Amino acid sequence: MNHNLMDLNTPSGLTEALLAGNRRALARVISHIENNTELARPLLAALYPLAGKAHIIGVTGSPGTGKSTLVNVLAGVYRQRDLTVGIIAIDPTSPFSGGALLGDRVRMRDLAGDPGVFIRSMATRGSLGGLAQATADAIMVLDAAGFDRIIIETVGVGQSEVEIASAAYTTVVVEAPGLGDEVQAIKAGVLEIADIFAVNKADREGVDRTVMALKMMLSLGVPERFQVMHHGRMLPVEIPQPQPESEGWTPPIIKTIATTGEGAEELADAIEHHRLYLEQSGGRVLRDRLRAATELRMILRDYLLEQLLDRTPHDVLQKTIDAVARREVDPYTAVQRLVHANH
Ligand SMILES: Nc1nc2c(ncn2[C@@H]2O[C@H](COP(=O)(O)OP(=O)(O)OP(=O)(O)O)[C@@H](O)[C@H]2O)c(=O)[nH]1
Ligand SMILES: [Mg+2]
Repeated sequence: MNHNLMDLNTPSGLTEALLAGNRRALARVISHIENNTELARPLLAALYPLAGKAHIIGVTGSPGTGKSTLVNVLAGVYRQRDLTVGIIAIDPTSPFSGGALLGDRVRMRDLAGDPGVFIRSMATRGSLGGLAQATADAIMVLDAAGFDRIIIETVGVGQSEVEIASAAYTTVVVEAPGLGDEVQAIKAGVLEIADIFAVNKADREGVDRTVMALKMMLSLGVPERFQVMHHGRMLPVEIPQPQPESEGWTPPIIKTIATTGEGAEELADAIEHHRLYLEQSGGRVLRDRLRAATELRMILRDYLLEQLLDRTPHDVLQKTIDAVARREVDPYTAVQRLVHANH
């Protein structure tokens, strides 16, 4: 069927075109979801059952460590191995989103002309939860579209990145020498989520010191990944507990020079090892369940809040706010009354 004849304005037409490999349809589907248009839900419902095959890789690290350059060469290695690659960049200064020097953008063109590669940048606007959910949805769409490997680039600076990284099966933390005190450069919270370390800019002085610092920190023991994922979240009761034997993975440390591509093969190999490890240890199923639980909770919370606000008369809500502000009622009691009221 000629892709141009497909109706890209209906969910079924868009889905059909996307599955046929139409890139314009793919970009449009992600836009619908990002902007939460009325087509977003039917599209998500149609595509969700088709996803679940891709290996999702998170690449995170401090600004300027060479993440985008490394993602670029990693994607090149995958292409040589005949695997298709979807890339989502969540960092506003990324060359993928056009914020960097011209030289970087020129290099990206090798990938941009390749039909086996799809690059998308996500805006950091909106709430953090919103971005995490929009990213998870975009990953799902690329997965359903049949990409073999999906790489997400985030700048590792906070909880939101940790949350976004939790969508990945394999998280690569990128470090680079010369960021001052080596140990300081390794951000708290980022160490815990690392499945693999890439010490990039290995052509620079101090690379061995960075490797040593990482080895030392790893030997001190890293809190379990799943503790980080649970942190601060009230997950539903029936959650699979991580089996100690399934956590027998020691993050390898790979030296890379992203600008020349050196070490990129080793990095791709390490990612594939981790992929197989997760499959054999049951870790992949575990991560899928954790993600499903988190996602359900997030969507449920939004949905219930929306429903309550819909059926609560405006003046009742205003009076409740006033009453709480004047301390005539405590907010917990006020919530109980709102939830159980019959308007
Ligand atoms: N010497 C050297 N320079 C590198 C290497 N990798 C990347 N660079 C350079 O480092 C700079 C930053 O690279 P990016 O790939 O944009 O880094 P990034 O981590 O994506 O940066 P942000 O997205 O802004 O956080 C660029 O000028 C790259 O050319 C490397 O292995 N060695
Ligand atoms: Mg970047």
